[in-house]
Amino acid sequence: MSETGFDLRHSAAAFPAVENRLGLSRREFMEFCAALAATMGLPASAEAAIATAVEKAKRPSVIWLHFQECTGCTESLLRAEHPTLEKLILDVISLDYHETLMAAAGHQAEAARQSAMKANKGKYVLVVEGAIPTKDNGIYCKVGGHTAIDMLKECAADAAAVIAIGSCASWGGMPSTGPNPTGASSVAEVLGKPVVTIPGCPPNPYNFLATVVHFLTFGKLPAVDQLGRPKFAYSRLVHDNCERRAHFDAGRFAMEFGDVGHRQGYCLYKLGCKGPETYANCPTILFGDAGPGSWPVGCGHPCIGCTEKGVGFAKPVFQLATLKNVVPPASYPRIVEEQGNSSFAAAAALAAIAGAAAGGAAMLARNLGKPSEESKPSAPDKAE
Ligand code: FSX
Ligand code: SF4
Ligand code: F3S
Repeated sequence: MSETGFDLRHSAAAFPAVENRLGLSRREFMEFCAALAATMGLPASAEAAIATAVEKAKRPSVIWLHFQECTGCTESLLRAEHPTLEKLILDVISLDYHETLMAAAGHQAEAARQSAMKANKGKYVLVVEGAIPTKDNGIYCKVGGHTAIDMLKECAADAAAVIAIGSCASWGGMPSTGPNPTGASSVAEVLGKPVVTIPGCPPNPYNFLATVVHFLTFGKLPAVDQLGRPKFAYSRLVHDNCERRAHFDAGRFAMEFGDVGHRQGYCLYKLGCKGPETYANCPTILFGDAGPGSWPVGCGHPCIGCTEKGVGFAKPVFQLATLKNVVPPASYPRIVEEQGNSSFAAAAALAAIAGAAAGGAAMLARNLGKPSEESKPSAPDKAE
């Protein structure tokens, strides 16, 4: 029995071989475990422990609450390009209450929540998606006749761990945007204690999966920063791993959407990119399993700082980011050379290699998903 009460012993009768459950080959499964270990910054030796936990441990019961949000967190988990990610998540956890996904409705749904809480008292993981309206005694969000405040407190009381998924649950996110008429607040604020947060609007599903697998493997949640964010995912600035960083350093900026610089893949800082003040692993883990380049900046849009309290939904999209670790000169020499395909392709290849080292899960996703030729990014000079 682990320190959190989960029984991690092998239960072959209850759990058929993982390959059969997931439709993966043994090799692909081990690649998945290695990728998660790499994502969490764990040594290669952790791969075996992860494999054992995923393969043989009793799946933790998860109660998933929805409050003020758009359900994008859930969608990002389930709308992966290849079906394996969804299968992996649903195989690793036992999702016992989730209003979007469960077949039950009304009293049946309430009964399912109560019975999951009772059967797994002190052992279940509570995942909260969405902010909690606190103004006027919380009347702006009610589920089954209960305010979000009451429901959250009731479910958190007997949880082994609480995870706030998405920026709304982590720090208020979009619903807390000024003037915040409903008093939208974070899970930690309502519970009055720190919780693990996985911000992002939506958050990267691999960060959630890696956090749950860490809990499953080691019986505890991963190390977090002062905002409750797992350090393995939120300790570096987007700017530090961005594939356009060389353009930033060289003073090559897109000045407006669709201009030559934008089409050449230049830095988006002057379009308001908040990468320099936003901590997240988006450039290395990538997003949505849609193939290489599938993250906001990779698609040509400035980072809006969605993982960062005080930046996302707080600073206007066009406002220049605060530079945390580098101050560029006020002016740059004239750019006389043409920036052709080959130099960008080389930079992209280097970024892909960096991604392989730092974001194993994304590389695995690509391999498992085997992105088609059409899903590969077009040459930067053709991007719109
Ligand atoms: Fe939406 Fe989730 Fe944004 Fe919030 O993600 S994608 S509004 S973080 O809670 O559903
Ligand atoms: Fe990338 Fe944005 Fe930094 Fe430019 S400002 S290098 S686009 S993160
Ligand atoms: Fe959000 Fe910026 Fe990543 S907008 S998804 S933190 S690139």
